[in-house]
Amino acid sequence: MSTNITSQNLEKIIPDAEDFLPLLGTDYVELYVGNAKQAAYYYQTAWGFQPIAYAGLETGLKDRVSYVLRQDKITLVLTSPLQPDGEINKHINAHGDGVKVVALWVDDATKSYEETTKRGAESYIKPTTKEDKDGTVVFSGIHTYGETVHIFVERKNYNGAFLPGYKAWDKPYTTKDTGLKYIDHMVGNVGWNEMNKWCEFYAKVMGFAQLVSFDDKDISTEYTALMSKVMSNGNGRIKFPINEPAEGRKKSQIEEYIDFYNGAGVQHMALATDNIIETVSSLQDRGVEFLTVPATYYETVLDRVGEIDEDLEPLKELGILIDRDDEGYLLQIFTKPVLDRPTMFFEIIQRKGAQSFGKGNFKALFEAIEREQEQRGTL
Ligand code: TYF
Ligand code: FE
Repeated sequence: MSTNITSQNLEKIIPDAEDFLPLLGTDYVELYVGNAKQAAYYYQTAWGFQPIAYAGLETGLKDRVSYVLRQDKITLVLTSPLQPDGEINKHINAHGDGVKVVALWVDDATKSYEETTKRGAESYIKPTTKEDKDGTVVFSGIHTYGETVHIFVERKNYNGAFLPGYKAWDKPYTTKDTGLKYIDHMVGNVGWNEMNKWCEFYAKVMGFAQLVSFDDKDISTEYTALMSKVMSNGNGRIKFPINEPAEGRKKSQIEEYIDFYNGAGVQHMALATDNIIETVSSLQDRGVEFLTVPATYYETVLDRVGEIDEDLEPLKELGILIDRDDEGYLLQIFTKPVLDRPTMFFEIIQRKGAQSFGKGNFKALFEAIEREQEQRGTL
């Protein structure tokens, strides 16, 4: 069952025990959206993702279209239906645009499927082999919270643009990247009192352990109206915090999400950068909207976090938040929801040693979220 580990001993503990589900990283994240062509343009133009691959009518698909975009190690797939009815339409009708697939890169998709389903995972796709002129990919899939799924992708014998069935997408329009490197963590919002159930799922079915970091949110309920635990895989490359709503002074932001998403789903993706000032400047220039904290935050922040490498002024101008733990510090900022429904948003994070999630910022962050909820009339 779930063992408690800290980020310091994370690398040490798990490799000794048998890791029945070794994960190499996040392979891709697929969103079901109403209009993939325009969503792709948004992630290209505003976020600096590059066109990679395409599947649709031109490649022989009749019922759906997918655009694949990449920035360094982050791969997004945007999928829309081309016909009425069917699974994708149902998903969009219930949830609006949102994450359907969090795909995990593995060496053995068949073993990943067997190990997880025998521990109780519900099957989404049985191990399936697909080939084209560029090689072979094996994939399989299981269900997780809400209608979200994990697909295991084994691509060690594949050299194509993305997956068999896709063609390289040579689009003449490209944009400058914004310095985003990899997915640091992906957060799931689940229903009332469901956090422990889903943490146990990641522990029992996927062999994850709870990351007891400095900022365990169980103890900080005064401002949060949420509870959260972070589950991590053995090598620490995959981190999935799980939030559930809690009774607070105001309506929980998690409850607002669940109401509009119509159930559990991915709340935010945290994207890592090596230079948060440059990344956030360029995202803001391109129209990405971020939450802001009062100027008073910056009057006391250095008393709390001590010395940092960056000048405070640009951080203050951009609204970047700072926190420290016993391993170092981190810089982070949150977008407003990027969809029409107040559901999914992004976090931009730069870690300078710290392996935690920004506990020192929760008060300022959650008050900023509450101001937005107030404007939406959902508090
Ligand atoms: O991933 C985290 O834990 C941080 C903090 O609704 C956070 O990014 C937690 C819950 C939330 C928004 C941010
Ligand atoms: Fe986060």
